[in-house]
Amino acid sequence: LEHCTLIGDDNITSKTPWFPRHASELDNCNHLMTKYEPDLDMNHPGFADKEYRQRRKEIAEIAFSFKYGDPIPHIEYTATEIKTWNSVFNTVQDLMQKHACAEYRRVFKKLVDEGIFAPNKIPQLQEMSDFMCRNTGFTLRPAAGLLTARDFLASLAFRIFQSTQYVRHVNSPYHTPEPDCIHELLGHMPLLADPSFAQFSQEIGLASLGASDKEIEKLSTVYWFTVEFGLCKENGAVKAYGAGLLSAYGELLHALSEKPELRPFEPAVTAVQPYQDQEYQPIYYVAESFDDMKDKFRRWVSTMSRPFEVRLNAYTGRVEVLDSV
Ligand code: TIH
Ligand code: FE2
Repeated sequence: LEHCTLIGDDNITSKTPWFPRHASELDNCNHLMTKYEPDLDMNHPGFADKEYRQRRKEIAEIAFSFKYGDPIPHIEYTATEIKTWNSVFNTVQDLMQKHACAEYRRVFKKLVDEGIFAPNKIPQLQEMSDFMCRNTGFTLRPAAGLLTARDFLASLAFRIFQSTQYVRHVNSPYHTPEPDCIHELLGHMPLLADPSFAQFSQEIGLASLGASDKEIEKLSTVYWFTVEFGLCKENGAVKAYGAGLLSAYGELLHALSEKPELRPFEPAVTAVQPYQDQEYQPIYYVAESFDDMKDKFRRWVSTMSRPFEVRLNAYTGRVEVLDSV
């Protein structure tokens, strides 16, 4: 094992971009993309709302000062924030019975049974992190906003999901172009607590470590059309598993209407599909199943140019670099 690691390390050249070898090094992976910030984007519903912008700053501070191993600080959500959660939660709970994939529905029910999901309380990131950890080993780190793709994907390799903690503006409860904790909690977390989906998410992360900029772009496009906006087949019907669909009922109904184009998930094709993140998607990709999606993804990753492979040693929590076979 040690031997393999050494051989692999020789394949890391000065051209290989730096990547974290242990989850503690994610303390260096919190570079933000600044688009859609309420301070900078005139179209943001919070742009003219001083109080909202102040609240966002407060919550962002928590993420900026967070260090690996810290408990995630508790947030006392306001009545307005809880009202926003309540509207989204109720519509999702309604619609998902019919439109969400079975894995999502199963974990959603578990979250309700354990009292973590409820209509009038926003779950805390720490209790959610503990829940996911019990189910798949995934945990959370607070993020101040939208991260760069390289930083965001790297954390997935360690089964760590970087999650925002602020709530979208009360004036746009049913769709926002930027992530917020309602999107993370209702969209992402149920599936990160499903073993098969957790595995897929981690594999995208592992493939990103030390990848070139061009490959990071492709991996984040695959992520976009699967984890964020993916559809899948279930007993002949098309269901949603993408987090951006499950947290935004406007887009969920759009995705399952006649309007958009549905194409079969094919990593090499999906990876180069241009997309925008302002409006509803005009194209969605449909997976046969999570297993099929993983098979196809693995085959495609093996054609990537990286001269080494990586795996997470679950005992040490360290990423080991192996020779490509
Ligand atoms: N559009 C989603 C929502 O309104 O919940 C949030 C995002 C999905 C993907 C990027 S941001
Ligand atoms: Fe997301």
